[in-house]
Amino acid sequence: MDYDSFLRTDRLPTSWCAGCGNGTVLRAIIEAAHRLGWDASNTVAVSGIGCSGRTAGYFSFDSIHAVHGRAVPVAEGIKLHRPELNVILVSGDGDLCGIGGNHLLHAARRDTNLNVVLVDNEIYGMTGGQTAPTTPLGTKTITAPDGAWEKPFNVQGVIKAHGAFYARSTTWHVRHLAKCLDAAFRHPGFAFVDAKSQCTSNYGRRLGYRTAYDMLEHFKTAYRINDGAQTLADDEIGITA
Ligand SMILES: Cc1ncc(C[n+]2csc(CCOP(=O)(O)OP(=O)(O)O)c2C)c(N)n1
Ligand SMILES: [Mg+2]
Repeated sequence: MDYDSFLRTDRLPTSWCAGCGNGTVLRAIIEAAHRLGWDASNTVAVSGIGCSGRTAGYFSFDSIHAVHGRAVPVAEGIKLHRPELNVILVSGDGDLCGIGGNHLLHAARRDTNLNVVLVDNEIYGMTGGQTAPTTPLGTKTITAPDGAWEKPFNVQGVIKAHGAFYARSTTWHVRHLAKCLDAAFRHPGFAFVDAKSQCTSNYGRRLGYRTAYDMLEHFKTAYRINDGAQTLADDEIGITA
């Protein structure tokens, strides 16, 4: 397939660090879009702020880089005005679950037909590694040198409480991630894919991972696939029922 036709190639290389998971998610989205015949004539990309928030600007689709936390209402506005367009939203855990958390749960409640891809690196990557809503309890960050003490945001709980589509995968499980995106893009309402992704520079290296591959190996061993479950356990990935 022709990846270049999905990309603003004049913007490459990306601004992402070597070994970052954002490129893997970008590629998986392109492949899922290609399979469904989504292209610049019928698809719009939206992002918020953060490293992952840069994603929208690399697609050749029309795109909007919304202000921090406001990607969801911007995407909802597009969908309301032009319901025939496919709307793909890609953003980070800080953007979608922190500052934008309120919008997220209301879009799920309304079942707006959006395709939301959370690049969940469990950290505020762009700003240097502060604790994020999805940072696991006890994990050390620059703002929690003794370990995060707040319970993480239950993304799955928020999405599924409102009956919306929820799937989780990782950047190691690339084929599974593609499967999740495919199912989400085909879903006729609010669809959310939680893509666990590695931030090497401002997270992994401080936790003792020497390379990006070490972080991917962690995903490989920490998660097992359980497609079809009602609810995923913390160590499971899958497309929920
Ligand atoms: C209103 C506002 N508040 C704070 C910031 C600073 N800021 C930029 S990116 C970011 C966090 C991004 O974290 P996340 O969404 O997880 O994205 P990542 O960089 O990890 O992909 C913050 C707090 C901002 N740009 N605008
Ligand atoms: Mg993040």
